[in-house]
Formats: sequence, structure tokens, C-alpha cells
Amino acid sequence: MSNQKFILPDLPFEQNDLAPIISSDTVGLHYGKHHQAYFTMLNNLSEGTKYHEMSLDDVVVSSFNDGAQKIFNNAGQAWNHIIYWDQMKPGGEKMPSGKMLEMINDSFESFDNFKEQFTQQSVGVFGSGWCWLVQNDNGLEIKGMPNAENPLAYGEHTLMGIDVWEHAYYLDYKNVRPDYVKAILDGLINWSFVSDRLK
Ligand code: MN3
Repeated sequence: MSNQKFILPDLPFEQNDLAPIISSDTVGLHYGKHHQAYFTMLNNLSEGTKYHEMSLDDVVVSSFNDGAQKIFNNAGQAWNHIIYWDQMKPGGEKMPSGKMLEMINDSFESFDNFKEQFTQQSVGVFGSGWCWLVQNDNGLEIKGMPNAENPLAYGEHTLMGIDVWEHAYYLDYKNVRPDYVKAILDGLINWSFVSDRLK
């Protein structure tokens, strides 16, 4: 088995396409260095273990349940950033429509309220982590999680997620995490992609 079992997917846009909301420099570092490094580490750490034979999704769940922390950290981050890039598109879509909008209204009263709650929860993540939108039996839920943790590890269904590690925003927003989150929610989310993830 080749060491390159897990391969970093291509970005669904050019490196400078998300500017000015996310600069070309940030995408270059975040995708080219950080995201790549999680894949490299995962390949190195998993070689010769059962994880090397699994799909990335299965590694996330299995390593989390096994308490294999180093594998999980890298597999989780490899998985998390795929969603992160895939859910964005240059210019974004101003707001969701159809069933997605209905569910947001049911769970958060309005789209504006959803954005405000999502931003608040993002700020509430202490240190490094992620803010996720999850679909469960009762509707939609916003969940902040530390480090590499994601809904998949807990058997939950992920719709979207924003990286709130400082490497995601420090070059463009310094320490002002809420401005970074708001700017993505207002101007970069591909709501058709998020909507397609509904169960
Ligand atoms: Mn990151």
C-alpha cells in the first residue's frame, strides 16, 4: 500500500477567488500548508495500521471511538477542511432557499437570527475549534467544538462548518473572529451545496 493513501482534494475555486473576504495569502497557507500537512501526517501516522485501509470518514469515526488522538486530530482536520472549502463559492449565495430556508426558519426563527447565533457560537469556542451546523431529528442545531472535533465523530450529520482556528482568519481579520465569521456567512456560503447535504 502506497503511503499516499489519503490525498488532498483540489480546491473548488482558484486561490484568489475568495478575496477580499478570505485573501489569496490566507487560502494559500490554509489550504497549501495546513490542510496539506494534515493529509501528510495522516498518511505517515496511519501507515501499517488498520486506519490505512479505511475511508477517511471511517478513520474519523473509528479513531475517535478508539481514543487514537493523533490519528483523529489529523483525520478530523483533513475531513473538516474538505467541507470548509467545498461549502464556499466566490461571491456566495446571499441566502438559502426552499427546504433549507424553511428549516433555518423553523429552528432559528429567521436567517438573520441564524447568522447571529452562528456568529455567537463561533466566538464561544475557546481557543482552536470549529462551529458546525448539524441536522438532527429535531431540525437544525449549531454546535461549537474544540480542536479537530466534528459532528461525524459523534454520529451526527454535518451541513456546514466554519474553522475558527486563528490560522483561518488572523492574516485578514487579526483577532476579530466575529467579523471573519460574519463575512463568510454574508458573502461566501454556497447554500445550494449546503442544501444538497440535507438528509
Ligand atoms: Mn484550518
